[in-house]
Amino acid sequence: MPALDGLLVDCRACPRLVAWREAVAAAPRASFRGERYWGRPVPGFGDPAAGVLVVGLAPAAHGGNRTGRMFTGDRSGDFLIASLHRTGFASQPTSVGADDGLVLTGLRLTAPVHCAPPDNAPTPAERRTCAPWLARELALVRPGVVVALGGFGWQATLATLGEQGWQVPRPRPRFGHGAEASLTGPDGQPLTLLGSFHVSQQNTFTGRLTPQMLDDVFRRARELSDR
Ligand code: DU
Ligand code: SF4
Repeated sequence: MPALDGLLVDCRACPRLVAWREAVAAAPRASFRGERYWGRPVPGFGDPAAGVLVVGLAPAAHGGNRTGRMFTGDRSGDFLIASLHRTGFASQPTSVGADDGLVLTGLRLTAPVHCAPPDNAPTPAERRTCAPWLARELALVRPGVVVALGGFGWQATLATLGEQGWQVPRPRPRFGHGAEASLTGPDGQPLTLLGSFHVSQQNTFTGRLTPQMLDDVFRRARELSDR
């Protein structure tokens, strides 16, 4: 999505996140010493005509903020891309760097906040400031399915679509692993929101999210987007 990405990478709308992404980039982790960090907003990655859009949280300080590509170069990315490969969306099981040849088909990865936040925790204000970027990406990709990785992505997707004139069920559907919500767009287009626990190490190291659980979500996403 070159036109959108070209504008996004110059965004400096969140002072706290601009300062953090650049501070992290100026002080590489020991294992990445000598590497040049991206240190800017990280664009969505994958198929621009995807039926399935994955909405995570925000780039990791030494993952996407280092490599310049979503879910690339950290453990969250390893866990996610392995699942996308098993379920037929990813051309290879690993995502190590922006030039590794990975291609996603039928699926795109993005985030409601495009800059790495301290402690992986964006503020509600930062979510709102970044929402126009998610709204534009949703409008360009027009996915039939959104997979929200974690409650933040779930809430951000519902809030952003609501602001764009989508009919969002009331009360707001609750997030959970395997949760599903049906939405209708302003011109009548249907969308299913699917919930999955986030692929953070807090979940994957503790067994709260297993590879099988994540594969089940992506198999369901494929079933819905193939309809
Ligand atoms: O210029 P490019 O980002 O390498 O994309 C070329 C072509 O492949 C374009 O139609 C997007 C698509 N694509 C894709 O389907 N999945 C990917 O992961 C990256 C690019
Ligand atoms: Fe811009 Fe989003 Fe980054 Fe804020 S988080 S500076 S709105 S790209």
